[in-house]
Amino acid sequence: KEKRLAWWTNDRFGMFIHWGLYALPARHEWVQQREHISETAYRQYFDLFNPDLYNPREWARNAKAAGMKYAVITTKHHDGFCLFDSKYTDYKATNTPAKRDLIREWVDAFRAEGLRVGFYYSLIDWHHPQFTIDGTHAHRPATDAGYDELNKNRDMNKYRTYMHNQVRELLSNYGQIDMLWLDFSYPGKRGKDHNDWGSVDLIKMVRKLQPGIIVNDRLDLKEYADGGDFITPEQFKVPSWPTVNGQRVPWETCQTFSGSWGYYRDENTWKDNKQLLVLLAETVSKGGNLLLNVGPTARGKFDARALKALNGMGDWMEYNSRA
Ligand code: FUL
Repeated sequence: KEKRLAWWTNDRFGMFIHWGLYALPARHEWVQQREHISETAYRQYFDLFNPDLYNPREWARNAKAAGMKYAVITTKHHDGFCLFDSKYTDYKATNTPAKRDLIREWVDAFRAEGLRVGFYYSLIDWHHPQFTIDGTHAHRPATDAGYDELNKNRDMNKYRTYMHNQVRELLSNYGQIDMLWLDFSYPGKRGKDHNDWGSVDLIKMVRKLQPGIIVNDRLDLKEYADGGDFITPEQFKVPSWPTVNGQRVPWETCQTFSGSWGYYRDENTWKDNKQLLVLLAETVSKGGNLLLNVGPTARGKFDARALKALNGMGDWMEYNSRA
């Protein structure tokens, strides 16, 4: 494990990218759930998704100039929409006006700029017809009987097969992938666990397909020997190096510039330059990594606030980073 993590422990600083249909409404990546948007109403974002300014090479250069050494992108978020060309679904970028696999271009661009590449993949899937309705859905029934009724024709076994197939595609079709960031997130009522995800089989498959890959800890595998390579305190500044059973563990905090992960046009809580630099310094001084998020716009740009934040970090890194 230590050997696998060597590059990551050395590199310390990465870019998280949350990009998907939710960039169109520009009000949080959970917008579908938060605003109880129906499948039909959400469909308009699929029909209109056309990132005409998408230039991942530019994104990669922005990341590099900020001092970041790796990047992790949402191949699929909780809404189920895939930025990659999967043969197991129609709900993918290939069928939008974008008409192509946006992940392939992204991987090629980031590699070309010398950055390590990682995939975020949501275990939760609000779109898949077999994924059982749980507390994370937009339209939640009030009673247990209500859940039973909604779920009577849904089969998590079928969803699990779909999900494992997609992870297999992601780890087979894009060359070497350095990191896998799986996200089960807040299970809530009718919450799902490692049995639903088939976590043990999943992690075994991941290790087989990409022996060098590092995986985060969100598969609910605490009791299993391979529970992932690092822990992921989210939007949280740790007071000291986190421990598990008294042992210091590898950790990576993921943080946003503002509150949401997806592009949120009208959010006004952006961290300033000093806050970001202190966050980075504090994280690294406590043995951790910082995965700092950008939510690109629906047209595929980093907006002016994101660029300003990245440039500010880059100015400091120019004099304070040593390779
Ligand atoms: C969370 C998700 O629910 C958020 O939308 C985001 O992706 C964050 C990194 O993980 O659990």
